[in-house]
Amino acid sequence: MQGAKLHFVGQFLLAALALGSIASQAQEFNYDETAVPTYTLPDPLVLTDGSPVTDAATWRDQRRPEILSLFEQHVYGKTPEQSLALRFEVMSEDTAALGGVATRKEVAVYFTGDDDGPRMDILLYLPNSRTEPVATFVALNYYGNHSIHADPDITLSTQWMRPREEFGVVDNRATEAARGVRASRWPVERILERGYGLATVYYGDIDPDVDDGFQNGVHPLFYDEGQTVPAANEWASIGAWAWGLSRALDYFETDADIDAERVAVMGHSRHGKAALWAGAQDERFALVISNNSGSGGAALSRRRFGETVKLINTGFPHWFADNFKQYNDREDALPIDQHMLLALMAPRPVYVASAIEDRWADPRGEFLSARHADPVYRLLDTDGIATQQMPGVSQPIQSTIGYHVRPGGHSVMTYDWDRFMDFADRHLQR
Ligand code: GTR
Repeated sequence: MQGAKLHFVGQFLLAALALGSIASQAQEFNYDETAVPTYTLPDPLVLTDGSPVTDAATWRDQRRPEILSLFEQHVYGKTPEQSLALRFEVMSEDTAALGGVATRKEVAVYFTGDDDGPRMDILLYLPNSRTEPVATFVALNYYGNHSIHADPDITLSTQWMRPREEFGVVDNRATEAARGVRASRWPVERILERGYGLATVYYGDIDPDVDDGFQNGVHPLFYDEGQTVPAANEWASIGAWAWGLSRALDYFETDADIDAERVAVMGHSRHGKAALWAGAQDERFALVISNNSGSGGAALSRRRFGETVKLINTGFPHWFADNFKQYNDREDALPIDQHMLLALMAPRPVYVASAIEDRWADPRGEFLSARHADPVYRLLDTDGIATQQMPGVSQPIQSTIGYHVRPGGHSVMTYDWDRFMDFADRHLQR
């Protein structure tokens, strides 16, 4: 337990530093499988009134909307229904990028249509080998579009960033030294070689990742008259990031180079939580991938293994709806658990990726979510998940619910991308 504690303190301090706040107290957490409490998961195939769901129509018309609204009400908060008059502008296009193998586009998404208003910038790479609109991966990035590749023609972000000097961020802004600092997590050429497009957006364009009372980012665009913060059942930062992913998809529908019906949304860690929430709400996403998303993502909350509801709500008070805080140390009172989030993807393919050393994210809890989403996938006539037992390290499962656990820690590695592309080859190609 000593090593685990040290690891935790490290994580907590990192999180606190990243947020520019000071960790006042270290809280208890568990890395011991034998200390996982016994728990009963809510049944995705039983309606709130107790009646069983035995056919696809009842799932679609009753149970699915019920679960979605439970996640809105108790976990992520409700996303505003109002749609904005978005305006897309292609800011740059190079048909001979990356030595000629790619077309690179940068597209500004003006959220209010207004040039001076808030916007997000999509960076897009398309394989020049394409002969038809391409299936495309979309994923948020942590340190700006320029961080994913050393390509000197990517526009350097000017937005606020969390301080990380080793990533070329000085005074909360990116510098030239920030180009390509995250390239190891983004095997762009490899993705293009396999015939996929790749789109990415800096998540701070949508909502800066800091607990500042939702005064910036997209939340204020939706406040009612006199409203200054989201209500306890309204969206917070994860909700906003998920919303931004859907706005990228709005753009893809207008771009003839992209097959908007074959878009895979992928996210790592907090972006994995956002990718899952985006895929749950927006069924236009054809495939959904969670990488090491952990607590509030793919991991079951009731296991209380690694990061708990209380720890995440304390470390990151701005990520979830305020209502979620009612479940600090009260996971059993939640009307849902995270296997039901995965079930909201059904029958679309969903992939959950864990890393064996990333205990904070609870690899087994991530697998069990996937496993317990299976009855919904089977009801909808898919093969669900191909195993009842957690597979060993580097033994990927590629059924409609996919899963792997790889060696190593909390990160996105080429191994992960290779498996995501295998999965997309299998479930997304025409
Ligand atoms: C951690 C947090 C995790 C995960 C991670 C990340 O500090 O506890 O839930 O989201 O950050 O996003 O990298």
